[in-house]
Amino acid sequence: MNRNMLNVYFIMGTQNSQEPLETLKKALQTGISCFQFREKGEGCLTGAAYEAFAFACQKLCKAYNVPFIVNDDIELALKMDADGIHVGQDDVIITEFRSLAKDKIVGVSVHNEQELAQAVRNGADYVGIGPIYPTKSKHDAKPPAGLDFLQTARKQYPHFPIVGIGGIDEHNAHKVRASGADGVAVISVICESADLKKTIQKLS
Ligand code: 3NM
Repeated sequence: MNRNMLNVYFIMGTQNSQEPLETLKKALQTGISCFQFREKGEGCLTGAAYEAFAFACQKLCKAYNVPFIVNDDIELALKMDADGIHVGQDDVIITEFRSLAKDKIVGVSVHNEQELAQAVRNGADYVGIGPIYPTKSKHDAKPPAGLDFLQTARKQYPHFPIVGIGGIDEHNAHKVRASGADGVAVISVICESADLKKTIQKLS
């Protein structure tokens, strides 16, 4: 995995935008480096509509040559031949996906040193550390951890790909990078941006 992929990592589902495909297209045109399909929470699509939306997102990502990562759903990721999967601690163990799809990118959310060590040991390609700041996009998010754990993680693993997540915006992205993250993973700042070019410039 090329760690530049983590630079501006956009995450979205229909719950995050009124016009999700239009938002994704604009984000791709403006220069996101990675996209995660995360269709989760109240009112989210299911069944055939869920799959159709996933395929539409993947098609757009392919057109812009941007990696397409599926959140949690191993079955869907394999069916779509997605570029990778992102899993949390409550989700399936990453070794399962790794054994089914050796060449795929595997990302894992971690919140402490133990989870980080385990993810690295189990063969994760990158870890997501968060929430750094309070977030309105994930109702079951842990309390914000600030930049401390990110700094510790970077010291412990000088070369391991790390992306920061949670409440990251145009004003604080530089602090997340200065604390050791290779990039920033965001939902709302892109979905709600009135000037995407400026937003992505400031996140980069
Ligand atoms: N995961 P926003 S925080 C999807 O802490 C997600 O693991 C988090 O959205 C974690 O950029 C989060 O709008 C939401 O704060 C990020």
